[in-house]
Amino acid sequence: MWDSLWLGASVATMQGDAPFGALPDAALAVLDGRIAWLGPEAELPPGSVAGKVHRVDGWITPGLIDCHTHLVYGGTRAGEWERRLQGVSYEQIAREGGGIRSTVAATRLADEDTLFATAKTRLTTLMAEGVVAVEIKSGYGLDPATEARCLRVARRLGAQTPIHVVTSFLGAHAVPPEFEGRPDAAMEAVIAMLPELAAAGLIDAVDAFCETIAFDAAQVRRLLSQARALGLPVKLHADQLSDGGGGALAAEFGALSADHLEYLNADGAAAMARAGTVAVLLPGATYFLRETRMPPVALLRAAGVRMAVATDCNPGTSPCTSLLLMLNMACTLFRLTPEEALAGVTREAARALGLEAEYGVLAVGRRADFVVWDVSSPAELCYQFGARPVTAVIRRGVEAASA
Ligand code: DI6
Ligand code: FE
Repeated sequence: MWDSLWLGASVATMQGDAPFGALPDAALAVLDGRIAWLGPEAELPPGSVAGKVHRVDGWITPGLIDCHTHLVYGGTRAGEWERRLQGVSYEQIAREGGGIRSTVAATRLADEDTLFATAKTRLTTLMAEGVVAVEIKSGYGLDPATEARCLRVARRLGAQTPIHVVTSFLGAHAVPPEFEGRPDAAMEAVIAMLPELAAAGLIDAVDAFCETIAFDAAQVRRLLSQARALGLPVKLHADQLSDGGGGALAAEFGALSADHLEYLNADGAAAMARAGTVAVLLPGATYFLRETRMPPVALLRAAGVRMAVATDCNPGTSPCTSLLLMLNMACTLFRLTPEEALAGVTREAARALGLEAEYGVLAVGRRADFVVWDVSSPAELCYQFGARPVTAVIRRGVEAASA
């Protein structure tokens, strides 16, 4: 006997040849937190029984995955944003010691429970939209104690909510004030943090900000080599504000993903396609910085690079806790098709986190993490913005008390 059976909806499986992998008038059965049966309702085996039968309308999709967030941090940057509204640039504020560094100062002052509480509020907002897995980066501590504190908070969020949390160590997010003008020494300090944090089980992947205002390619290469030596997967913030060859560098290290990519060049795209490195597109940051340069979506498509979409939830460039809004922006700003955008927060986001064996598509044997939506087509999830047409969220086979 199955634990539960969902009838009446169409299912966007996100695999196979049909648009969205659509299975109209489907039945989906859950047993022990996994999908036990999925197919047309008309083909349900006779005599099928389940502990609970749900008859719903609309569409079922895989649970959403936010594969790039920095949601553990202290303080706010609303004041900096007001200055940017007056015309001061993001780089200018960073060079004056504001920007990331101002969040680092606030995060160092915040205790673990405060960081947990503020991050949990952000995570709860994401969860209400059907998010089932999230990546959380460190990178606002930049010293061993605070980086460890932020990563522990991320682990606690995973343990105390039904969300699957993947942690990324982003100690190489910025040069901290104590290493002012000494980026090589700052990078050595980051590399020195790796073994202990990894041994404590706090790191699922290693990330870095490869940019003129952060670390150059040679410095990043040293970190990624060390990560690989420890057997840790890598990711990279690449080519966001300038063409620094970040996409190619990520590919060289077999990175799970290279993220941002507004300035990615054709060689970088080709290298990413060969390496299977996912391009994570972050329309919230493009919008919030009022960037006019968009990531080269046509180039990525032509090269065959897989594209994911995420919030980049962070206080400086994307104070956003709506992955559904990112679906709309990915289409409207970046010209993704609705199918590409939805794949970007399900199938491809899972791949960007190395979770593709468990999450991202709906099929027998996969985790029963899915969302029932009150929409008449999957494209409607991308078309609307500001709506939250969630009927039910099921994580590990269990329906959330309030979606
Ligand atoms: N790129 C971003 O957009 C964020 N980090 C990064 O490497 C910005 C982080 C911040 O401004 O606080
Ligand atoms: Fe980011």
